[in-house]
Amino acid sequence: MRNKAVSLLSVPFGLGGARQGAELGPKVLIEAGIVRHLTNLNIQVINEGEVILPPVAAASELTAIDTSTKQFVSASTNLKYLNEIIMLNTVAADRVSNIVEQGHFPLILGGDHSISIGTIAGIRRHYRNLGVIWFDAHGDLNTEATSPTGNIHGMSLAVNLGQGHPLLTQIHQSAYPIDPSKVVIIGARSLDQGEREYIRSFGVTCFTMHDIDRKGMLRVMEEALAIVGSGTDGVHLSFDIDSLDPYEAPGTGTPVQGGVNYREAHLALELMHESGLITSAEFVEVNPTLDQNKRTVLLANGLICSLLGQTIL
Ligand code: B3U
Ligand code: MN
Ligand code: MN
Repeated sequence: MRNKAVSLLSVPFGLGGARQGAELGPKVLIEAGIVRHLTNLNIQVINEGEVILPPVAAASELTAIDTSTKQFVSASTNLKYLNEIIMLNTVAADRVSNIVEQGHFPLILGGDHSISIGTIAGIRRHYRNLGVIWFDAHGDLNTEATSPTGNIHGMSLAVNLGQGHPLLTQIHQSAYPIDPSKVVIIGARSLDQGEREYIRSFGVTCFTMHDIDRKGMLRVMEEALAIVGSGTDGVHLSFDIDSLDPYEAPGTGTPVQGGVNYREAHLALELMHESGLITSAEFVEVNPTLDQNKRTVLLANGLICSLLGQTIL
C-alpha cells in the first residue's frame, strides 16, 4: 500500500442488493472530494473511470450466460439478476487485474457487495495466497440453497471461496484459490443458519459484534491482522459500510442495529494502514438515496483516508 499510486475504479452497480440506490455510491463519493482528500495525503490518484454493465440480451428467467462459450445455458435458479451480475463481474475482474498488473493499489468504489465477485477474481490472478478482511454486518456466505432472499450480494464471499452457482464461481477460473483460514469477517451480527455452518466447517474466522464488545477493536484487529498477515502475499479489504451502526451510517440498503461505531471503524482502518499489509480495497453498499445529510458518504470518505494513511496529528 505504501508509496503506490492509487487507481480509483468506480463500479456503479446495484442489482445484487435488496434495494436500489447503491449504484449511485461512486458518483457521490467522488463528488464528496475523495480524490482531493487522497491527493492531500500526497497520494497519486489515477481515476480509472467506471465499470459499465455490458448490454445483457433479454433472456428468460431460466437462462444465464456462460462467459466462456458466450452461450445462454439453463441456469434453473432463483438468483436475482444472475446474467447482469455475471456480465458486470466478468468485466470488473479484467479491469482490476489490469490495475494490479500496472503496480497500482486498486481502490474500488461500489456498488453493492456483489461487485466483489469480480474485483476479487481480478486480484486473485496475481496473489497465490491472498488474505481477505471482510467488514460486514452480514456473512455474505449464502448460496442458492441457503439464501433467504436470492440477492447475490449476500452470496459474494461464498462465491469468492468457490461455493455457489457455477456461472458465478467460473468468473474465478484461472485464479489462485483463497484459503478460507486466511479469511476474517469482522462486525457480523446477522448470520443465516447456512452461513453459521459454513463458517464452522470451512474454518473462516468471524469476529462478531460480541467479540468486538468483549475484546475491543484493538485486540480484534491485532488478531485479524496476525491471521491474514501470515503465509499470505497480499491482503484484500472488502469493506461493507453496513458493518457500521445505522446511527453512524444510515445510507445503506440492509442496516442492522448494534454495529461498529465511528471511532472503532477509524481505529480499525488506521491499524490496517499501520500494518502495511493491505494490497487492495473496496468500499461498498453506500446508498445515497437512504443517507441523512451525507453522513454515510462523508464517513466512507474519512474511512478511506484512514486506510490510506491519514492521521489525526
Ligand atoms: N443474509 C441475507 C441478508 C443480507 C446479506 N447481505 C446483505 N443483506 N447486505 C441475504 O439476503 O443473504
Ligand atoms: Mn456485504
Ligand atoms: Mn452487509
